[in-house]
Amino acid sequence: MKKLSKSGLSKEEIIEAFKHILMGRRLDERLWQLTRIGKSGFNISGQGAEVAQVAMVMAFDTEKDYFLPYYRDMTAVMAWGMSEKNILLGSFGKEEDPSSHGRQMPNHYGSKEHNIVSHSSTVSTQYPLATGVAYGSLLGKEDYVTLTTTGDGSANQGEVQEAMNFAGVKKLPLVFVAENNKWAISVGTDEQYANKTMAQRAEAYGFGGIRVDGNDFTETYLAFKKAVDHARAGKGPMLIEFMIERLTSHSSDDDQSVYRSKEEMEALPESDPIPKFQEQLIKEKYLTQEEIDEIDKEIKEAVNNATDEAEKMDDPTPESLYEQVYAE
Ligand SMILES: Cc1ncc(C[n+]2csc(CCOP(=O)(O)OP(=O)(O)O)c2C)c(N)n1
Repeated sequence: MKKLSKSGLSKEEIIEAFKHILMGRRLDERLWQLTRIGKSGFNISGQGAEVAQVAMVMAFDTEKDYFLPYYRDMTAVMAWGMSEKNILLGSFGKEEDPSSHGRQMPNHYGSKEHNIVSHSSTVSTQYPLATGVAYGSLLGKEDYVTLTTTGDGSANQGEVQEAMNFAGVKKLPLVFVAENNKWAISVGTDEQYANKTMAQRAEAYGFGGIRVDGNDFTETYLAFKKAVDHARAGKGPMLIEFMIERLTSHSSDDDQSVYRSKEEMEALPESDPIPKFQEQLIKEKYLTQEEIDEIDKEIKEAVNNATDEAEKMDDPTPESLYEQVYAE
């Protein structure tokens, strides 16, 4: 594990990153509870990806850059600026939900305020849309960088190759991401792609690709920093593949014990990046265990408060069914 100080981030920034990571986990645990008691219809979980997603977002300028995420990016969209209440409003399907005013499934994030572009359930369609957003910055002579993510299975869709090809030709200021948790629902990577890494595909499109250990905060952050600096300097796109573990079932609608071996399931807690990150914070003297416990307590309270507030908000009315879908 690379030392946190090698990231070049300040102590305050590292502690901020840790708060986003832990919020991602605690809120996701709440969302699972809400599905289990029938208060939310669905959850798709980013448990296992939190450290990598926050390291990724820290490399961007969230005031002006654009983000086209996918459904497993809850921790990332919160590190980008969405609040825990914003997320809960989506899970409860409330009118005030900034992602879609309760029209979309949960976990389909969007926020006009934060330049987070809403996405479709058809996997990877955000990739070609991201080329359009990035091309817009070239045509408009603006210096924002665009980030788009997808999973390792979805990265095999045809439009992903079209998007990367176009981005390579136009040298778009765009960072493509494959979040590689080695599963696409119940299909493992050996049935998904024959190349050694996903990152090496970038070479075919004329730009660089990097594979990183997504559980290593500093390694992941530095790879994204390189990609963002490269894009902002007008040198074109990059593809980053981060390796993580999917700690939960694909979603609240399946049971991974049906398709993952007993041994693999038993070993999963060892791959949890959060205890490892906490150990690192303590060892490298960023926080003490007592301070971590205090942060955790505050986060759990914030999740409780946001849950109560979001649940009380209004549902969309039947008469408003056709509103908020298309621009006026
Ligand atoms: C075009 C399309 N095909 C199939 C699906 C159904 N589907 C939803 S998620 C998913 C698996 C995606 O796996 P991966 O890209 O590895 O991402 P992960 O869920 O593991 O993060 C599939 C097949 C879909 N939504 N869109």
